[in-house]
Amino acid sequence: MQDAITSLIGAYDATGKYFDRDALDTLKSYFATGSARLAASSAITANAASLVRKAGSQLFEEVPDLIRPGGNAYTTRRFAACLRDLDYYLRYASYALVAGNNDVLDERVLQGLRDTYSSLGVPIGPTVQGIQILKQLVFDLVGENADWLAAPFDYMTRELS
Ligand code: CYC
Repeated sequence: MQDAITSLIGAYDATGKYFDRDALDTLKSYFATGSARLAASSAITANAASLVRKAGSQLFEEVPDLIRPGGNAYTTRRFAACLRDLDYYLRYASYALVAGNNDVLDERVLQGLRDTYSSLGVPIGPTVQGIQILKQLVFDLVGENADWLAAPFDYMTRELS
C-alpha cells in the first residue's frame, strides 16, 4: 500500500534521482493540505453512519427501480448489501484522503470488483451515482469541494465506469 510520500520516494529511488522541482511541488501540496485531510477524514469517521444512510435514501429516491421487484437492491438482503457497499466506499475514501494516494482503493476495493458486480448483476451506473452522492455529502459536511477531497471518489468512479 502506498501513500503520497512512499510512492514518490519509490519512483525517484528506482532511477537513483534526487527529488526534482516536480517532486518537491507534489510533496509541498501534500503537506499543505495535511491538516485539512485529517480534519476531513475525522469528520467522515464521526458521521459515517448518517452519511451512508443519507446517500442510500438519496440514491433510492433518484433511482427508485433499484428497490422495486426486479431491482438489484430489492429484498432486504440486497438492500443491506448496497448500503454496506456504500459504507466500504466511504471508509476507504477516508483512508485514501489521509494517504493522499489511491493505491489503497486499487488494492482493497477495486480489484476484481467490476467482475463481481457484473456476475451479480449489480448495475455500475447507479453504483457510481451513489459514490458521487457520497462525495457531495462529504463536500457539504467538510464545507469545501477541493480536488484533493474529490479525488478518491472520482478515482473510484473512473475506475468502475
Ligand atoms: C454484492 N458487493 C457485493 C459483493 C461484493 C461487493 C464482493 C458480493 C458478495 C456479497 O454479497 O457480499 C463489494 N466487497 C465489496 C467491496 C469490497 C468487498 C467494494 C471492498 C471492501 O469486500 N446494488 C444496487 C446498488 C448498489 C448495489 C446500485 C449499492 C450502491 O442496486 C450493491 N452489492 C450490491 C448488492 C449486492 C452486492 C445489492 C448483492 C447482490 C446479490 O447478491 O445479488
